[in-house]
Amino acid sequence: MRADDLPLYYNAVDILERNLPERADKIALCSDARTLRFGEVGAEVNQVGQALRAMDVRFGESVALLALDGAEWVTSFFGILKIGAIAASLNTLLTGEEYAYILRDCRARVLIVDGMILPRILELRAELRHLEHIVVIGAGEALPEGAIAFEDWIADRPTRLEAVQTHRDDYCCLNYSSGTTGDPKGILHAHKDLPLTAQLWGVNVLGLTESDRTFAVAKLFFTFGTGGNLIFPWYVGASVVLYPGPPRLADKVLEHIARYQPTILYNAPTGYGMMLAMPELCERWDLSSLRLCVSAGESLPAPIWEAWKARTGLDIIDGIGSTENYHIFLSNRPDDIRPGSSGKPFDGYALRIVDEAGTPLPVGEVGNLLVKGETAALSYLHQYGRSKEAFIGAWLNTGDKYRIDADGYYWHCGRSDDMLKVGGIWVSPVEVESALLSHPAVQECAVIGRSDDRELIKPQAFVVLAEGHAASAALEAEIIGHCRDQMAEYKRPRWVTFIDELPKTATGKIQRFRLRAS
Ligand code: 3UK
Repeated sequence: MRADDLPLYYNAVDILERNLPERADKIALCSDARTLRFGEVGAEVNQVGQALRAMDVRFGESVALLALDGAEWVTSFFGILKIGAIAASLNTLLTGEEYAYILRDCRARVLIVDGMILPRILELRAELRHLEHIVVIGAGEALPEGAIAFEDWIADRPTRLEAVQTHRDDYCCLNYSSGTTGDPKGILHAHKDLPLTAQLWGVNVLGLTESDRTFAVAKLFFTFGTGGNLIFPWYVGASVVLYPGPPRLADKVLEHIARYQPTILYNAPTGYGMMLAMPELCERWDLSSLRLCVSAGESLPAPIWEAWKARTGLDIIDGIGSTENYHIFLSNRPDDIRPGSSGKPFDGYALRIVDEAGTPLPVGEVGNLLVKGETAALSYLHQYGRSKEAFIGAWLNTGDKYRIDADGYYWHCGRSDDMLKVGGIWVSPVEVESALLSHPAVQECAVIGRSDDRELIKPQAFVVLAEGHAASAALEAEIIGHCRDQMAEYKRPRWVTFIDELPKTATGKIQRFRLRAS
């Protein structure tokens, strides 16, 4: 399938509404809080669209969505698309500063936010000059001024709504991705990208069918979650299982699998590692409904693949995707898996491994991975310079180092920048370094990625101590604890190595690559 195969005027609410004629009574989504049929979702989506219109939300405007996975996230998402607005889905783990930037950058007038996260937004209220309306999911008793509870917002709205005739190249969603330094990068995707990725990978590679039921530990606010656990299954009429809890609670994740009996599981490599750490995994939880597992976000080490296969009998499909491409663009296939590798190219995406000058490299040599496909974003919102570096004509520079083996499988060999993927989520070494520097014993520091005993990358800190402080295991533990208090927990360094001096360039820039080689 190519973009040209779609109608010129196409609204991706079709991914939901294609199910209405024949599957209105089929379960569309289940979660502990709510279970909805396609027909019920369709009606609530229309009510959300009507409620947004009543707030005068127009075509092309961003509506911010900052919520845990649940039915309201989904009906809000499609309600926004249906009226031709753009769903800006925000990561629920960001800092106040990042929310302030994103909400200013996308100029959202309306924010749909979870009651649990609302206090973090209220702290910033004075800085959010575009924000006019706050809609609260799971609101408690006392709502702040200018806020309305989601149920009240949609109550009594008509359950019918005409979709806006969007062009297939009009934007429908916006996700923010972080870089080593600087502001998060806004990535816009068009209506066409949703059915295209669904067909190119969801159907052609993964082999999803109407009788599947998907479950993603990765959240809907990542395109890994939105694609895998909403767009692709609904594209074929399959059902989805939503879980609002944090991915690190492996027992809760396993309980959900046993309770809702999905056939497909999406998780990050760390998630598989955490499930494997549970004693008597298959005896305690019934995993027999699963037919296939998917891993993305960071590379899946072969030992985890093998251990999962040995314990559960299940294959894991590792594929590399990115927010820039919306989803997976290089992947293993159910009938062709090489554990530890990212698999082979599939129809819809062309790949190249090149040197610094852009010259293609022979098989076996490590180089920069470029990708060309019709689901790529066009640029980073409001970031001309960074866009010009990443989007090179028809090609997109992934920032990943790759090599091809003699059999044609692609192997991930790290990043060409200093960014780390920890548990499938970006960590900028600079952010961890600034947390470290706020500890009085730390004079200078640098953070790199190091493999743990499962071959998963975690942050390691190199620290030059301030005068009057001596290296000790107790100080290491104290510094790690200090970082844990300052940032999202997964970002904390797992090891602190004390050194006398950091390697630097003549201009004083820390050479993290030399620490990686040490
Ligand atoms: C890394 C991988 C090795 C790689 C994503 C599936 O992760 C996703 O998107 P992001 O924008 O990050 C993209 C970067 O993450 N990466 C992702 N998957 C793998 N490295 N093996 C993998 N399997 O550095 C890539 O450039 O957060 C993944 C679907 C949708 C996504 N957005």
